Amino acid sequence: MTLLDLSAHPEGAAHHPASEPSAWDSQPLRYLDEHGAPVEGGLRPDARILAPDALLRGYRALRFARAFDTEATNLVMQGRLAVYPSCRGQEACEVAAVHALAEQDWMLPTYRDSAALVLRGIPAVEALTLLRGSWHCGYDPKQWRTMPQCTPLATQGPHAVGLGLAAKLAGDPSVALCFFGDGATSEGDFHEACNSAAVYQAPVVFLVQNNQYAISVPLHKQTHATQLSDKAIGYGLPGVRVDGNDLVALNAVLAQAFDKARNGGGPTLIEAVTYRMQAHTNADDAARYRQSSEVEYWKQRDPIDRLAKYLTAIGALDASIEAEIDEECAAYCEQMRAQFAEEPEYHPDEMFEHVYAQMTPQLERQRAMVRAEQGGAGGNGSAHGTGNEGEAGR
Ligand SMILES: Cc1ncc(C[n+]2csc(CCOP(=O)(O)OP(=O)(O)O)c2C)c(N)n1
Ligand SMILES: [Mg+2]
Repeated sequence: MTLLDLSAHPEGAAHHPASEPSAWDSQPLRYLDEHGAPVEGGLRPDARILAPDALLRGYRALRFARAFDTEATNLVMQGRLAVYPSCRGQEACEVAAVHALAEQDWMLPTYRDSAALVLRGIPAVEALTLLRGSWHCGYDPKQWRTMPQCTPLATQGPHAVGLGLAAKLAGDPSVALCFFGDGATSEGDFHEACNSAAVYQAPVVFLVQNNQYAISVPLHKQTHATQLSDKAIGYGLPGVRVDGNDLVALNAVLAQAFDKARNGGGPTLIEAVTYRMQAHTNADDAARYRQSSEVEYWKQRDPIDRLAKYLTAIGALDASIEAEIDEECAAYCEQMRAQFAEEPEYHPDEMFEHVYAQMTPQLERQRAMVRAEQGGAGGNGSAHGTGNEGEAGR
């Protein structure tokens, strides 16, 4: 078994039929409280709870996701990545989402979901290619059934519906999993995706990671709704609100939503209540708009500590397993550091070459300007003198 071994389904996990999730839960569904103790009645009676060995695999994946995220954050500070939006604090959403996917399912990640890419098996050096400053996403979306990470907010929503609907029409049992942030739920594309998914009963699972912020905008300034899962109601979708720092509950909710979608039951909107522990990206200073006491509050609800406490209490985790995981994570990060120490070979011309089949005159002029700045082919070694200086910035 490896840290990335998420695909195996839990041996011995009780199987229950999928039920129709209700849109009316005001409390997030949860299995574990913040101290890692089981909550009586926190999940629906038919919820599928993973067996301890599968939960331990989930714990390893959480630890791996955090190690990867920490290493990527370090790489940006060393100038090896141009930017990195961290998922620290949101690892349970990343792990549960990937765990729910079958090999043929599509995943549509946002810029914050790099951990989901590596959990799916994409090598780190490929997954982080875009954030290294390349013009392409670094991996083959078809091979990994994973679309490029989406930066324009919510535009991946209609794409997810298209993929789901295409699978449905072709009689292929794939489901499309679409990540959104809380801020993205204010975008028109989010609403169009929810509406069309419901109308066509497309096999799509929308996972909204409500991490409380859209850059510096807190949720209460983003929406007047009390919970994002309620947005499902107007479209005739089931909406479920779940504790996004509780891997056990997330797994149960996602499993039901995937079963439903795969068996012709249509889409589900899941709101996972979580918290963005780091700033929006390395280019943001979160101390300017939020209190450290708030961050401290969420630290006490950390998804990794919570599951560790539970697994330790049931005898599934001990110091020797922790040490083994530490070692595996350290080895993975060491390999990442070595790979990123090598400078990638990029030619600036590539940036202009694949935008249109036929390069436009503007792009030709911009390419000439960059060449001139580089002092390379076609340039005169000067950043000036092309007469088009303003154009590349538009
Ligand atoms: C259509 C569009 N508008 C604005 C932006 C600028 N922008 C980038 S990230 C972001 C905040 C998004 O917040 P949220 O959806 O909650 O995701 P999170 O970053 O918290 O994961 C904004 C406004 C964008 N990328 N795309
Ligand atoms: Mg957010």
